[in-house]
Amino acid sequence: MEKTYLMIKPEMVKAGKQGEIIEFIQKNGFVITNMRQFRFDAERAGEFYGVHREKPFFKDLVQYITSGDVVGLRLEKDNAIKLVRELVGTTDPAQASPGTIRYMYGASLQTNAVHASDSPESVEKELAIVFPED
Ligand code: 3AN
Repeated sequence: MEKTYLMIKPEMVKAGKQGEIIEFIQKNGFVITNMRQFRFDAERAGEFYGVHREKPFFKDLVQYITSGDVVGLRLEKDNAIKLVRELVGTTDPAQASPGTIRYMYGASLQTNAVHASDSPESVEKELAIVFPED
């Protein structure tokens, strides 16, 4: 089994959609091995999105991701990193395929419902930030 990290973003938690998204993930065969609702402070958010530090949207991204609670999930499944990104869909919800989370719930490049780790390195980094006790 491979592990990965999925995160439900603030606008989805505010709208009370976290339950639906969690159920969808489970129906697609992912096992939840840890889960936590929390709010990022700016420093942790900057660390989490460190690869985007030089991007023009970085400041906005940190502001947005700290604007409310998120739900972080550690997931396990064979080939989990690739499969969860397929289930999530493209960064821009307008380009996302029907049946993906961003097609169903995404509204914009920024408010795109969920985050999913994109490599084994980011899985390790992101899980260590969100679940430091593990
Ligand atoms: P993904 O979440 O699909 O892996 P990344 O890693 O390229 O996409 O981007 C991380 C996050 O930064 C996105 N989920 C989105 O919220 C935000 N983002 C990416 N590109 C843009 C953009 N052009 N304008 C605003 N926000 C963006």
